[in-house]
Amino acid sequence: MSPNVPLDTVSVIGLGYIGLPTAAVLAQAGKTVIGVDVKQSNVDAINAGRVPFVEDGLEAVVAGVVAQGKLSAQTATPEADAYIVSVPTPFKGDHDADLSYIEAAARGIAPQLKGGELVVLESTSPPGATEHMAQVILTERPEFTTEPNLPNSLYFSHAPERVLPGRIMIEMIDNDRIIGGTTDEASQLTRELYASFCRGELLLTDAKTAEMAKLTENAFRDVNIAFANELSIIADRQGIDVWELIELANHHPRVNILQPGPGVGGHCIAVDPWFIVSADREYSKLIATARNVNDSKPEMVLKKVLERAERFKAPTVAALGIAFKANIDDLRESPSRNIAGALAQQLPDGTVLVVEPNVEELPQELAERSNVELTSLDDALKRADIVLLLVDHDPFKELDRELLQEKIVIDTKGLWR
Ligand code: SAJ
Repeated sequence: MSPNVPLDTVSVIGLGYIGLPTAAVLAQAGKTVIGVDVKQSNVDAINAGRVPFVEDGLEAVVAGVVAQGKLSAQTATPEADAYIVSVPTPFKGDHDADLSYIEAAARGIAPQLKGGELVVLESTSPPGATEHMAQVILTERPEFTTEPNLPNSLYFSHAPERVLPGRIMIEMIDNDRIIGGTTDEASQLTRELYASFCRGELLLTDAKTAEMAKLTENAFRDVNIAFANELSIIADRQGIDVWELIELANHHPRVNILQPGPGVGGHCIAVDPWFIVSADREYSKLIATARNVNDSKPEMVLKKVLERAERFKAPTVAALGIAFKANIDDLRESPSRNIAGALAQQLPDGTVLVVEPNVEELPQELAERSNVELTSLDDALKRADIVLLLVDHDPFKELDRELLQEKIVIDTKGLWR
């Protein structure tokens, strides 16, 4: 049975791509939500009902719940019945997870606790991170305990987010969700909180299995994309069209090969498998190899462009897309962005025309290069010798193929076959 404690006010720590949508749907479900972010400009934007990044359908919900007074944002951690920690877990050292943001969030929460609160870790984390977060809080506040149903009980759990950027507002509500408490009571309480907005199945387990489940899902996808990427390189060398090859093979009832591309980007699939490797280096050979195959793909794309650029004295390359995937503005861990940067570096006499319909300015490392320009699709196609398709954004799909005649076309997504 779920412990008898209130879950009316919720503080979401970290208002990024996951934290903000989570805060918004909780507020929509009737909770009083106080979001916390270290960045004052994000806090100001949210309090004005605006969303500081692109995500379909999010701004309408945020504007609504802010206007109703159900969602507000601030930089200091408040008192609340429940906390949801949704902060980054980057790497440090040899792909080990850096838990310092989680620790900082935990230290911010600790002084606000009165007993009976639930603290949920949503950040993708290596096995043991939820237990670690609990220990940080209990070290700061030794008068509390994880033993349930006492006046000084605290409840800790992991509820990994599994939403797909671009479809967050749909998947946040509809996806099944794994919930792993450090005690059964913590799992039950977390289920009660998430049932307020989630229509999917809520699957209860322990914290470590929940942590590993999330990593497993993304490693599954990474390994399978690595297979497609490796095939694309082999097919290229054999003079075979990899897209046709995969389409044909996928007619087999038990074959479902994913799509090759310029590499794997984003803050999830390109990162999370390393947390498994870091937890057990000796026995995660396949997972580590897949990571390396995917990480080496941008290098292959670069090599191909440079070969084709050799015959120009001052080649102009149109790099179509620098986001990490289609129809989003997220440039984190983006292979296409890295390819654009490497091209500019390796073609000092050339020009790289970046077309990225989802951003208004180039990231700093590209902006500071004198031979990189952010421009429109029309302008880039007019001026380019080489058209390099890196991201399958919708406007590129709809492009008039006539405009590609006379150009050298390198299509890393098979968009224009
Ligand atoms: N990609 C390919 N070929 C494919 C599919 C994807 O090259 O066939 C590339 C994309 O272009 C992109 C990268 O992989 O660079 C990742 O894109 P994605 O759409 O597969 O996934 P993400 O990173 O946007 O979101 C993933 C999702 N996980 C799974 O599908 C198992 C999402 O559900 C998770 O919530 C998210 O990671 C996360 O936050 O962990």
